[in-house]
Amino acid sequence: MSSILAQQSANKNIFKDRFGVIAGAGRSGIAAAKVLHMLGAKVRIVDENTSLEENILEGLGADAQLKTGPLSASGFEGADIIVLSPGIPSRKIKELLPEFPDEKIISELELASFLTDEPIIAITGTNGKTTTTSIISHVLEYAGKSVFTGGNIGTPLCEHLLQDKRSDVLVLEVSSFQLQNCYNFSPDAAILLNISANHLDYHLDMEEYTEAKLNIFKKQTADDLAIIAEEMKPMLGSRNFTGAEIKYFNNDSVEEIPNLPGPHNRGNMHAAMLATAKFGVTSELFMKAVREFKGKPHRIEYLGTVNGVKFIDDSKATNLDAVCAALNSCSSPVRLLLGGHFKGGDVTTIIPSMQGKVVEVGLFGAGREYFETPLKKEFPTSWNEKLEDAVRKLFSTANCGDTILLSPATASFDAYKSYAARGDDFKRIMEELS
Ligand code: UMA
Repeated sequence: MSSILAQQSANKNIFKDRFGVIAGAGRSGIAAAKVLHMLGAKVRIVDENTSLEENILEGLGADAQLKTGPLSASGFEGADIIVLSPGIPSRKIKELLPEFPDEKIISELELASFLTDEPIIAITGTNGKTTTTSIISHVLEYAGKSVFTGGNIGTPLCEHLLQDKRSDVLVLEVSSFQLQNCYNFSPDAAILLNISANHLDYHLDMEEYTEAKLNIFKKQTADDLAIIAEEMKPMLGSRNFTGAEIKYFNNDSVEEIPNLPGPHNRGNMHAAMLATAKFGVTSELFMKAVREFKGKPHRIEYLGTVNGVKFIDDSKATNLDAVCAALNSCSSPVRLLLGGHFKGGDVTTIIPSMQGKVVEVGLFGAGREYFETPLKKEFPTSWNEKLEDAVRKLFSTANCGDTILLSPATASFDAYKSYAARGDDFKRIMEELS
């Protein structure tokens, strides 16, 4: 066993000869199954996808099982522990197993963090998680530290445990899905960037979503650091959500840099500065490092200019708040592309950020029923089935100096396999126009 698990885990023996059921056979589920198997547990994977085949059990031991089809109580029979993939709402499992103890239904993040003693910086929030995570990793590496970057950003923490290289710091983007079933997760520094309507097709309501996000702080102690947006103070009110030292970040304490435009990015930088300071990075070193940071693709990414019209790809904006952040960092006049699989929220909340800036709205794909009625009262608004036709429509009326902004406020799954594929398509369309 040449993994971090073998080298360090004080908790590794508790799964020996236990029976673990893993719900979901995606990247997280498979990695969690491998970890449990390595620690001597017998595993079963349950998944609704009936096209999965037994070859996914490779490397999980001769007694590993796969059960596909609708999730049912029998799939979890005999389980000592249940590990949930982020995509599966815990409510779904708790309804099937009302008697099963809550704290034995854990997320992949909880399992992995329980098994490592490497220091953790965890970042959550509705928007800005990936940018802030990437800034922190970049700055720590610049300061000479070895860093593992993962979580919701791509590599589940269980995959890191299966490797044999320890890191000075684990920098983890964590989603509400991953936080929901955490009971002991206690990062050395935790950041909550913001909370706004999102994932209401997954969570029961805003309260459940907020509670999941606040779980990032719950088990922290006085030696840890909780970093929270100053503007969230009223919302948090008298909630007693952490035992950690609390520091607040804002949009005014760090100077803007060209690669990270907009007030929201000044906030992301300030939060990252507070977190990296806990690991010995001075504000001078932070600013030096961050000036060399390359922005992330599909996040307010300038693609180029065609006939004087600027194209900006913000395909990662999958909710309404992210659209407001993009609008705040663009100069007028903006022709805004919106549409796709809408995840909930009140569309009228973006109107104040659009006023005085947006001169035309191009809707595309799914979600028309949410956007068209409120927006057409205020802005010239058209709809096309395809992104390409919506872009061409906006380009045909755009003037030199205008910006065409793809900041769709939706998930991409109605027409694309990911937000990245949607952003790439936008870039292709722009290139064809030029
Ligand atoms: N499944 C079921 N029943 C369900 C839902 C899913 O059986 O009700 C099964 C599917 O058939 C599939 C498996 O579960 O076989 C998929 O599990 P998963 O969706 O958890 O996928 P993973 O590959 O494990 O990816 C997860 C995160 N996915 C989600 O949160 C939905 C990835 O975040 C993350 O990068 C990865 O773990 C590694 O940590 C993606 C995401 O969309 C990028 N995150 C959301 C976001 O950013 O908005 C939170």
